[in-house]
Amino acid sequence: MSKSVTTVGSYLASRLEEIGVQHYFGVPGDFNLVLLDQMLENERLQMISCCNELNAGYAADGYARATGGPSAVFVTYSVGGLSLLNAIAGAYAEDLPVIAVSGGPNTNSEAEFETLHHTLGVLDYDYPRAMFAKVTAEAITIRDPREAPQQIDHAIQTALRFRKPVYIEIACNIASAITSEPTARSFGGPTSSDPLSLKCAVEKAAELLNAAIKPVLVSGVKLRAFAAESQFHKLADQSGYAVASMPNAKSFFDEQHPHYMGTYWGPVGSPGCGEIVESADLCLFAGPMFTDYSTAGHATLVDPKKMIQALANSVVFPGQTFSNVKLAEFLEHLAVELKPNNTALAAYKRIQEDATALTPGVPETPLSTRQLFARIQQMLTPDSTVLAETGDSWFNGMQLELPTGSRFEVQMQYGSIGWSVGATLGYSIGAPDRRPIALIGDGSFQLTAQEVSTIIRYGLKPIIFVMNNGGYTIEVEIHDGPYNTIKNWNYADLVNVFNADDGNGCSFKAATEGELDDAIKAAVSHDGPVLIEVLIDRDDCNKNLLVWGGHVGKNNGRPPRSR
Ligand code: TPU
Ligand code: MG
Repeated sequence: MSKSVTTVGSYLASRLEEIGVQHYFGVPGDFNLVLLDQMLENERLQMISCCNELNAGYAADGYARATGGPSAVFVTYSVGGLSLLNAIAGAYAEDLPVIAVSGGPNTNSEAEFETLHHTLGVLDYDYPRAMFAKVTAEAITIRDPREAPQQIDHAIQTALRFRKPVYIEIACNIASAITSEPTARSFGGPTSSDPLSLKCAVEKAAELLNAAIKPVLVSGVKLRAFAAESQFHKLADQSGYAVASMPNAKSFFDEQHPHYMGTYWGPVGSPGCGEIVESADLCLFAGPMFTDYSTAGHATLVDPKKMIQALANSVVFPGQTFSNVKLAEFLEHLAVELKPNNTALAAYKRIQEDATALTPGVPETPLSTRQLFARIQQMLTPDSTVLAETGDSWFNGMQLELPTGSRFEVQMQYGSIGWSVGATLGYSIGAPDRRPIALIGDGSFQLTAQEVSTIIRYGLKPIIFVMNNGGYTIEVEIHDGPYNTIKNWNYADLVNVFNADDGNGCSFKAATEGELDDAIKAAVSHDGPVLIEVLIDRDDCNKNLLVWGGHVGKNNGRPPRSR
């Protein structure tokens, strides 16, 4: 085939390249093989072959986090797609524009009433697409090569505009069919605000904030997805307000900024931070998501009457909402209208607690999570990215003080355990200049452990801590039972299994402070992936997990309402 011919597959490859995708994750299957051949023709894109589709989806999630842009994952029809579904639902929850591409049945199959493999054995081929429609912003099937360009372009535009995943299914006999070459166009991000609504919202916010005695700013998780981090920083600089971050927005605001107080997470937030936020007479929350997890089971106590919420597309005041106002534009315009006021910041400084330095024990001291995290704190540099898995890692990770430039990733909205192994793979590919430090509990690791082999395969260099505490400690603190104990593994030995003949991974097992110190020293200088298994007592967990678990457990345990 001549290079100038465009096929449906090569069209998709070109468009992915145009929007900044350089790698795609996936698993082959007979329904997508021809499509993958077409993709491979484009040498500016690299396929990353994963062990399974769920992990490939998590990798695409991590890649989108690392690059801030879209990512792509390729699977086969139905068996691949349905395995991917959970990761795509996570991307939806976390505002990540992952483009999920599946092979599909031959276009003749439906007309011929053909019962197909990989299906439910009934003559309905649309069920994977219909299932994806629930967890994506757009789910389409491409069966006609003439339609393909506008269908692909529309789906890509939707993903970028709404910061949500999309699903594109391409019939297996269409992937190599000839279609239009990609014509010049741009793929814009979110649209801009309604000018009048924006103006009124800014005026009202400025009036209220300038009249407040001790206003406070709180950063929320939507700040990054809707590209408003720098506008938020400017607002903080210009207003002089004290700033807190919600837990799922950790690292979106520079933790070394002089106005930064810490994490606002009700009773389990940074010391002093909750008191200042909850005693403020007006709080501006920028891009928040208030869920049972991010509010510690609704234990946060900000009075809604003292709150302005700047959401992705609207601004909500007590009793009044301005629609079609974009977060970044609102913050940018508001910054120039605010009078400086550092009253809340001065109050915080008066009550601020000095973090007392932890003294290391003798090398033989059995490891505790506090000693472990004191050492992880020492490892952080501006190019570190911490990926904290659901579990006690959230609570220990949240207490790390991030140097300027370092980043922090959690999947707190969706909270699907095992996410971080795939996400670490994708993040490492998407941000080759950063060194990810993954914090993973043993229970979570058991869901997706095999993807460490892909991390080894592509010579990536994350440092993965597997916290071996013998079970699902986070669940123990919400509601305990025999189901929270897991089968022990020799986690460190897995690296040998995955290395086989050609891998460069190394691993350590640390039960004492001395062993951990040696392991970290070796890990930092190893030019390849490292897994450090740390042995932690089953009952050793962060005090904040105990408090949070109590609140979340209580919230889950509310009795049904009587009629
Ligand atoms: O440090 P630790 O022990 O708290 O973490 P570990 O060992 O990773 O345990 C995590 C326990 C856990 C479960 C079983 N956290 N949430 N779940 C429920 C759950 C089950 N399946 C999925 C896919 N996601 C979940 N969150
Ligand atoms: Mg555990």
